Order: sequence, then C-alpha cells, then structure tokens
Amino acid sequence: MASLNVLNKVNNDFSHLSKLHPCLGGDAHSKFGRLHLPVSPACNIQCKFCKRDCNSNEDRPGVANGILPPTDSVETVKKALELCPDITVVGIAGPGDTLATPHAIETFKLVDKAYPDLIKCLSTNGLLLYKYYQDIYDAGVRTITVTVNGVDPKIQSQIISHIVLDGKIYYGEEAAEILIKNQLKGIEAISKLGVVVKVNSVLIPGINDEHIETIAKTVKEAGATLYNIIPLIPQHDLSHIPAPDCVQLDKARIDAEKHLEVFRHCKHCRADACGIPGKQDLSSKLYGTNRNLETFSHG
Ligand code: CLF
Ligand code: SF4
Repeated sequence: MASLNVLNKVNNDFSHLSKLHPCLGGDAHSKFGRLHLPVSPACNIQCKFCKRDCNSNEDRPGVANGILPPTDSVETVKKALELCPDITVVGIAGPGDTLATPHAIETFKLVDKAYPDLIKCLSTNGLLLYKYYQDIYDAGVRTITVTVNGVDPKIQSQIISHIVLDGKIYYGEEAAEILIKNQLKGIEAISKLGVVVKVNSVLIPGINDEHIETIAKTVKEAGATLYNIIPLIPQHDLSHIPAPDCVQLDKARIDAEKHLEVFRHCKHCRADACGIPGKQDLSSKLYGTNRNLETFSHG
C-alpha cells in the first residue's frame, strides 16, 4: 500500500492535497486513484439535465450499479485498496445528493476511523451545506465539490425545476434564489474551516455559457479554490440542447481562469467509480454488475 505511506505525510494544505488528489490538478490525476462509495440514494433538487439511473453500462455522473449500505463501506474500501493500492481518495458523489440523507456523513465517520490517512472527498449540490459543514468536517472530509450552475436566479431557474427544503417544495426563481444563497453560505462556512472547495459547473450552451466568469468570480469570493467545467450531457428536459463543442468549452475555461484555477482533467466519473480516473475502471470488479436494482438520482 504505497499510497498510504505517502498519505502519512499529508497535511490539509492545498499544495499537499493537490499532489495526492487526482481531481485537484497537478500531476496527481494520472498517478493516484479515487474510490466512490455510492451510499446516497435520494436528491433534494431536480436539475433539468439529470437522468437518474442505476446500471452498469454508462460512464457518467449520476449512475451507479446500486446503493451501498454505509455499514459495508469499510470492507469496500479494503477491497478497493487491494484492487488498486494507488487509491488516495475516498469520495462520495451520489448517485443522489450526499446531504439529502445522513448516509454520506455516517459513511465518512466509519471510513475515517478505519483509514484516517485516506483523503475524504464529498460532492454535493450545496443546498444543505450551510447546515452540515461542521459535521462534514468532523467526519474527516477535507476536500469538497459543490455544483454551482448559476449565481443568477434567472439563469439557475432555467436549470433546476424545483428544490425541496424542510419538507416544502419551491419552484422557479424562488427555488433558484434559495439554492444559490445556501450554496454560497455553505462554501463560505466550510472553506473557513480549511476545507478545499472545488466548484463544478455544467456548461449549458445558451443558458449559462456567458455566465461562467460571473460564477467563478462569485464562488472565489465565497472561498472556492478550484473550478471544473463539465460539458452538458443532453438528456431529460435539456435533451434538445446540444453538448458544448471544444471551442465553447475552451472559452468557458478561459473566462473562469480570470478568477480561479481551472481543473482540466475531469473524467465525468460514475457514482461508483474505482481506480485511477481515465486509466482504470475497477468498478464492476468491486461492486459486481447487478442490473436489477432500483433507480435512484445522482448528486
Ligand atoms: Fe470523486 Fe469528485 Fe472527489 Fe474527485 S471525482 S467526489 S472531486 S474524488 Fe474528479 Fe471524477 Fe471529475 Fe469528479 S474526475 S467527476 S472531478
Ligand atoms: Fe441535480 Fe445531482 Fe440532484 Fe441530479 S442528483 S437532480 S444532477 S443535484
């Protein structure tokens, strides 16, 4: 387990973490691996491009073979490290939102106890980050990703159809305004604890492609360190919008780079990914290929 020896020297400084975390830039993306534990079954918002699914044949966020019970997580990490000793990060990225249920925080607590030297990484839509940032930190998480697709309610309301908060459902610009406010509040609070915040934006031509620079500037002011732009996969209610081409993607990255470092090696991982991103996919070896599972959303 060479990587664990490397990790013994880790501290929470960004420059240290970025040498070991495959999604924080630097050379680590081709050297080290990440394991995603698909423990989060439900979502508390509806993005118009999100097609919730459980299967074994699609490589994209939001997809997993099935849901893992938190109590199986430590054993799963053990198996994953046997399959890929270069795993340095244990992440939770869905398939639903990681804060919509308590499963992710519960899982991180268990994994942190058993593997304190692995980096813990959480990905969320940010609706509940302001509420749980301290619990996330206390569970050992030191890097998070928040998906922010717009910081203007007029734009964000074209991307989400509704949110559910404290048992109430909100639509349109009201929903968008609450989501944006909560995301920025959450980013500010958790970055003050020293957690590295990466922001992901799904690039949607004609909706937020001219808005990327404003998002980057706003999330930087809130405390984000890194930015990642994910091209839209046209599906669900946004299936009529074509995916951005390389020129549009490049322009968005250049716009964002005026404010934040941009991560350019994202591999659009599934919620049950395992291995070095883009090099190895050990997910089916680790989780099996059971296709007869319930369908859930992604985060
Ligand atoms: Fe996973 Fe995401 Fe953590 Fe990485 S993935 S939760 S930050 S450990 Fe990485 Fe995969 Fe791109 Fe995500 S390549 S989809 S950026
Ligand atoms: Fe949006 Fe993720 Fe929820 Fe899907 S699972 S609706 S992409 S936050």
